[in-house]
Amino acid sequence: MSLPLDTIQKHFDLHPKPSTLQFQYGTAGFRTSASVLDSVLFRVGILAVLRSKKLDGKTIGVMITASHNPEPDNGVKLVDPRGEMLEASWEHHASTLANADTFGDFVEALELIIKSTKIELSKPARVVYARDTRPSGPALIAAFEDGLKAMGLKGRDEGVKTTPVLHYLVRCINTKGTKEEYGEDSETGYMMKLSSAFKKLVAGKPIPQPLIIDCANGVGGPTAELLSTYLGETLPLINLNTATKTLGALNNACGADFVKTTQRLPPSLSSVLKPGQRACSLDGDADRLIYYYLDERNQFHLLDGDKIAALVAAFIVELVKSAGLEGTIDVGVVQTAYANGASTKYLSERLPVRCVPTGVKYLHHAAEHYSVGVYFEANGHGTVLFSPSAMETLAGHIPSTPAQSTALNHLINLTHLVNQTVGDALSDMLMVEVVLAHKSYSGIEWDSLYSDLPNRLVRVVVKDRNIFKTEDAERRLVSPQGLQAKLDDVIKKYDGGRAFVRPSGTEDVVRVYAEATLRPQADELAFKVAGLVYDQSGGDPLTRPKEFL
Ligand code: 16G
Ligand code: MG
Repeated sequence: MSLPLDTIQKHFDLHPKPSTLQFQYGTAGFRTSASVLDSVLFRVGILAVLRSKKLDGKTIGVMITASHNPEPDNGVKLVDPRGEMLEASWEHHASTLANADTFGDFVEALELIIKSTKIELSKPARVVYARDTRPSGPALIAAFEDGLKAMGLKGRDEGVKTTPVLHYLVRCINTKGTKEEYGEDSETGYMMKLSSAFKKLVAGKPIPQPLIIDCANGVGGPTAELLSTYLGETLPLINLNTATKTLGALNNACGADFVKTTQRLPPSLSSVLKPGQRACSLDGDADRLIYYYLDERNQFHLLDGDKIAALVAAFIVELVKSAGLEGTIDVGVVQTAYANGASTKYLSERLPVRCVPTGVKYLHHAAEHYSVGVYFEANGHGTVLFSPSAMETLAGHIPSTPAQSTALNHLINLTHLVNQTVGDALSDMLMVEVVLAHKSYSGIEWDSLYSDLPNRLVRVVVKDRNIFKTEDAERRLVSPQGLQAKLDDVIKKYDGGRAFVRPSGTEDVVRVYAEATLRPQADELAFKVAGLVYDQSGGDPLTRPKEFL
């Protein structure tokens, strides 16, 4: 069987590529201004069909979102059959297809992929797709569907869904009828799975004070509303920033990324949040979660991905011990270099911790090496993975005391509560609420597990970020040559000083992170390091942060 070239060309011509642009399938797929993505979406439609054929007709997921980016951006990423990110070796194929200039180049690229990955075109293909609430979504979906049509396929349109719901659906569809069946393949199935596990885990606990959710004016809004109806009074939720139809509102002065990067309360919450009350923010596609609270002096306190990892990992370790499974189930944590040094210290004193490069795919794969792997990025993206052997152990373990039996049941219910396919703000939120309920913690007590080291993140616009190359999980630079030695000289002058430099995978900038025991020192270190980076690489003077002009 060969490619239906006439049909492909008919559709291809409807989606011309902007001639001057180059696209890259980066850390989180293609992501840029929605106005230039039409041809990319069409081509991703074709690629998704090929990926499914390659995997014997297993269902591939496609999510159209630009997450926490501004509303005019959009993006697309592919989801592999178990609900995980697209296999890294295919990222290159995605970029090649997106960048082919003429129909001839495109066909040549397609044929190369088919040959090199040994795809049998006669195999069936299945694709499920969804989008977030961006206004550009419907037009991009139409371009994507043209890609499917060009290959003779009608996919399964899931409409507007969160990224983690789409990942969940992919895993459910592909495990249907097997012993690893993940759940019912519908949003209702997702809601039932999470809410029933949650209710079992908090049975007998007092009903907590209402939790405020900042939904970033994105797809998390309707999803949290729906979840709320399933949870009933077990968890009162106050959903704010749910204006998905207001132009320009998405991620604007709200959402997890705003809170984490500005270390401030979304202004829209300032008249609502009372001291001591806990609140959380989702990002634009609801795969990131950040908690926070105001103390009695109205001071803002952030409970980020590191704090979530510390809370959850320590709880799981306790349950494993109480269930009599210590030594049988090993719990480990995966972080990135952005994890606050205080969190790494807290966690390393309790369990194994690994550091990997930024990006969910790295964390996810590293977490798979533990029986229970907890992974979180400081920015609030993370989840818990229970390995197949841990699942078997839990299913087969015979508790010898009532206390062991309770802990075992909690662990089993946690496996249902957690979205094990990908970081999921709403599932993570329920997990946090379970731990808070069990520990009788308020935000303040949770926060006091350890004190964050003051830190500072700086973006530096440089001529060419590709000259920055890192090693040791992005903690050290190998290129430009000699720069790391200069950085080391600066860093060692600061008490508790730590800093690193890495090229962004999503923006054309270099990022600098610094922390130190005292706030002014952390700031100073960040700006010194950024200055060195700037000087080394000839950044644009207009964008040079004021502090080092
Ligand atoms: C992407 C990643 C996120 C990472 C961020 C870093 C996924 C799904 N998302 O959004 O995990 O923290 O990139 O961005 O992998 P940066 O490379 O621009 O710093
Ligand atoms: Mg996101």
